[in-house]
Amino acid sequence: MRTRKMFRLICSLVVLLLFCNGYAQKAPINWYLKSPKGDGIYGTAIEKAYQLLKDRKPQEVIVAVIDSGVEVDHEDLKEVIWVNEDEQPGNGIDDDKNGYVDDVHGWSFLGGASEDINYESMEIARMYHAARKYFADKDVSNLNAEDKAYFAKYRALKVDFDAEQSTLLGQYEGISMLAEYIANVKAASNGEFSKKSNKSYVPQDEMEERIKKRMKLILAFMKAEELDQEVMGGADQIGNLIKYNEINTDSIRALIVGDNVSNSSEQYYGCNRYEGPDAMHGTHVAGIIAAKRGNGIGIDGIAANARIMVLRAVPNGDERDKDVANAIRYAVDNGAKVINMSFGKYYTPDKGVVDEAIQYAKSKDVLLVHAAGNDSKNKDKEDSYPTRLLSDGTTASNWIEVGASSSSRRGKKLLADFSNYGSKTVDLFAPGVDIFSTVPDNKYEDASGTSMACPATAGVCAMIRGYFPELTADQVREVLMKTAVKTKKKIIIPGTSNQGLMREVAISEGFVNAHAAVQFLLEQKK
Ligand SMILES: [Ca+2]
Ligand SMILES: [Ca+2]
Ligand SMILES: [Ca+2]
Repeated sequence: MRTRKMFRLICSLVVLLLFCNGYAQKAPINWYLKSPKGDGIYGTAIEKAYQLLKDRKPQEVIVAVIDSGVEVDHEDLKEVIWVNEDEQPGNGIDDDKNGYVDDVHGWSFLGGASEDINYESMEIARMYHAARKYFADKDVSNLNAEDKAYFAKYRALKVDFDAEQSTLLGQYEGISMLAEYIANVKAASNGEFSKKSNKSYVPQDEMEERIKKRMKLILAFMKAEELDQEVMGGADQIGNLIKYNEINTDSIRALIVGDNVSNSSEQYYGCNRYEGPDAMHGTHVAGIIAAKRGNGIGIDGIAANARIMVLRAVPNGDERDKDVANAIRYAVDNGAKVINMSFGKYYTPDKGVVDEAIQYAKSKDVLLVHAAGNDSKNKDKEDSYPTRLLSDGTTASNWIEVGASSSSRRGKKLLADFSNYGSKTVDLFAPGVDIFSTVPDNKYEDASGTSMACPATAGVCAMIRGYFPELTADQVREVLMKTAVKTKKKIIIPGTSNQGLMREVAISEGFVNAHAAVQFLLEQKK
């Protein structure tokens, strides 16, 4: 989903700035650790779960984070990063003979000898360019049956591709407007953008007048510097995506990574630079799962027993099927019991290789936790990838699909407006709005997305697999589904103004709850 990264946040900011008349109160820090019972907030109830477990000792559980990369030496993460003990670092030798040289904390499938992939195009763009290239020198009035079918697909791809680019351009215009406004405020106040300079700024037209009012609302709870950074970062990201979509990125990929782009079964390529050029997303995800608890710095992650294995496979743009499949296989082969997958897209040219990797994970009892996506869509009606719905018609049972919820004490606002949902396709909801976690350069920031709800759930899974190692991946999912906390309150169906019930948006009809899960499991043991 193109909105995987900060887009959603940015786009909701754009919407907020231009169209909304108010905003919810800022969530308390670490609300995702809190509990509906007692705290009145739909967090994961992990603190309450630990109270039940205080006399027990968990096993260590490796959680693979397939993402944009992680700052492995972050002050609040360095002690919880997985170390491949069988690999001698920095000697240029694959000591443990797993096919990857000097892979001490994981692997990057997005780098070559010295360079890393940062930006990529969307999958729709890659498929469109491949088809365009294929038909460039063909007489399309005289095609064989197979080519005719592909040509029809090419035309459909072109329609979707053009629509996608025009949506992105619209977003780009929206965010550029904000960037321009901020620049104008700065120009009028000696380079300063703040509550004060926004207040004293004289709008140049009606649009600026509107933006100014919304800025005032947002600056009531967000630091001006953060807002400025987010607008600039968002403009940069969307601008680059538009640019990369226009070209065939296969050649850039081949040049930087050096793999054979068209060979999707190739496994051994990449590098051991775990952080990559933009580790913001992956570092935030890793912190939610496992930031060092109780060390007096930063935040408390969810699973004290988790070790983070870093797998870099998600660029700024859509991830490639091949890298996703290889990252899953690496995780399975090197001891991960839980895999966090906060990414997705709406097109997949090589679904087969990903499906095989999912089945491989299933065969080795590894649990896959996946973000539902941030497009306010009903997933029952539209496919996205990766998915547990496999090409052979079966469903992978070792998979949890997660939507995002908020800290709102009001039932109607419990679901994130941006979250995808589905009564048949999304398992449960978990904290994904205003989540404060680790980001690069030893910093901490708020972020929102199903990308945050996914690690909140993966963290709970890692905790359970640590304290109840006898459970299989499927059983961990079953317990979370059974013990998900329900509400009879009406909720707003994301992306609409319609009220509905939880059974319309999630299979479990509820929210992940570590305390209820642990309570249930301890009862079973008696
Ligand atoms: Ca190795
Ligand atoms: Ca080595
Ligand atoms: Ca900490």
